[in-house]
Amino acid sequence: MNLNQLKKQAAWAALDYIYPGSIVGVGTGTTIFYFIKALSTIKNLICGTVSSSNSSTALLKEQGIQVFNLKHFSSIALYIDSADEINHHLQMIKGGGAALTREKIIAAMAQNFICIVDKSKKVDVLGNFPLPIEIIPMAISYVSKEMIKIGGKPKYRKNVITDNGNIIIDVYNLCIKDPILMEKKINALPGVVTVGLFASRGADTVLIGTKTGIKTIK
Ligand code: ABF
Repeated sequence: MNLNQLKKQAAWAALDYIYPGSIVGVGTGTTIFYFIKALSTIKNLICGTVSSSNSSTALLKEQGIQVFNLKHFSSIALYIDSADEINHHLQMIKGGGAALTREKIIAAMAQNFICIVDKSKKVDVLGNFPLPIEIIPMAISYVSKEMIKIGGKPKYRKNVITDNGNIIIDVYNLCIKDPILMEKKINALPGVVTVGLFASRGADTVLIGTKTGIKTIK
């Protein structure tokens, strides 16, 4: 089975966690593309969705799935999203798809966060995948310098403006031994909108697509 088949497997497995009549938080990315397709098969059973990006909103609407504006909610029962890396504490690097800020808002609001990934995303230590940071454009030199101070190699992500009108830097060369501390430190830098470390609020469950079936870690 290739990675796309494993993503699809994880995406379909997530349907088991959806309660009739609920609002489902929906992430962003290629795994979520498969999830949206799967969700469309039970769209009449749910109340609707809130979405983490303009691209997911468009896909959801294409499938005839109701999308509500996030501003009307202070909490939701369930959030389904993927990750770029996830460790055994269910802490993640996210933001490869540039939707990290809205993803973090929905993760914070969700009572239950189910992460769906193919097996390649499971790691022992976070940091091999470059850490995305959404920043206010004028802070680029300052935040980049601060990332160099902690041993990172920041790179501006060309031709990307987030749904919130900001830019992304990707920080290479990090070996993130204390994800909670690093998340706090980077979040505290002026100009940082969101760091793509989801450590203080990690996932509650991860469904990993593997060639022998779904592996679940809670
Ligand atoms: C999203 O899914 C992002 O945070 C992350 O970048 C992406 C994972 O990518 P994909 O599903 O395309 O492999 O939640």
